[in-house]
Amino acid sequence: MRPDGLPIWTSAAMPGHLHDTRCARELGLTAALNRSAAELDLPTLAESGYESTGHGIKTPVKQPADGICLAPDNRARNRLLCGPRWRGERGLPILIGRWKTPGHTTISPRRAGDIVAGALHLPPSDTNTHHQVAEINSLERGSVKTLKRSPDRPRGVVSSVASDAHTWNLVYLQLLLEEHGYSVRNLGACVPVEDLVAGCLMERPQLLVLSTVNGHGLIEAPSYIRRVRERAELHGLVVVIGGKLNVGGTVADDDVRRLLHLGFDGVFTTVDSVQEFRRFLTHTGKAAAGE
Ligand code: B12
Repeated sequence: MRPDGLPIWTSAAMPGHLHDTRCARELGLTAALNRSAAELDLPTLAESGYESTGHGIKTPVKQPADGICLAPDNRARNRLLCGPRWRGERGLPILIGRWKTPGHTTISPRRAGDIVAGALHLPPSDTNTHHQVAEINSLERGSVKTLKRSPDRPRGVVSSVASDAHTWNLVYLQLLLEEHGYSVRNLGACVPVEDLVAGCLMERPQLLVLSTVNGHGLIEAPSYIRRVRERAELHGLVVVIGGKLNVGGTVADDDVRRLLHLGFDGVFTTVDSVQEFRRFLTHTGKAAAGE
């Protein structure tokens, strides 16, 4: 697959009803992909049907059948694996889109591979392809829009500070909040204080979670909380911070007190921070519900 999602190779059709993974094995694809992961550090992202096809082929953790929710770690991993896969996933609709003419073919399955290969070699200016790509692009944009905020759920904003480029912590916290019933806007990494304030003014959340792990948190957090607290519109907003706020490991009690004094409602920096934060969320939820 090219980076723009156009497929570059298709196999010949294989006889009988074979599962994708068996075809991939028999064609030597899984071996080649595992090798590229081992030797070129180039792993493959695949859907869960490809589980157990080798260390180089990364698949999402399956949802347990008993209805138990996956842990945030696993959901964070799944989201990160599935996100970039859209480029590859594009290839199939593009090929299928090009298949409109022989859509209901009665040709021998042995020759179907030739048709797929033919479709593959249609020039990229093929309008159908462009239509398909445009459609997929609009779907991607649309999918963001369709994530409508529920009026019944409390809103949370998750953000980092301007210097911090780490993102997994933010994904983790987003999932954790969602698990606690929040509808979440994740502002991402490296958020300047102006953007954070603007994001909060737009979202009007009940809870703002700042997460920073690059060790600069203690330096940057004060200006963030000051700017949030000086906005009357954000009065009553619960603001917490956590992560790895310095480079020394343990954050001194004095530093925690200083942040609380500046206006944070919670500072979570210990190894038990997630458990403490869960308790905090439960307590905050009950307080908001007047219990
Ligand atoms: C992956 C990674 C990166 C990737 C990030 C990719 C990405 N898209 O996120 C890259 C390579 C880009 C990177 C860059 C850097 N990194 Co880095 N990185 C890591 C690494 C290996 C894993 C971080 C991670 O994703 N963890 C998974 C998430 C889910 O866990 P987490 O971040 O720890 O968050 C958990 C807790 O901290 C807590 N938590 C976090 N926030 C909050 C908030 C609240 C409210 C609560 C309750 C809990 C909480 O809950 C989370 C779940 O348990 C860590 C080392 C490590 N093993 O932790 C170093 C680490 C964070 N990086 C570090 C450093 C120094 C850097 C760089 C400065 C390196 C450099 N010299 O360039 C740059 C920083 C760039 C920048 N501008 O910020 C240091 C930070 C030092 C410190 N704080 O003491 C670490 C700890 C490595 C180390 N031991 O030195 N890094």
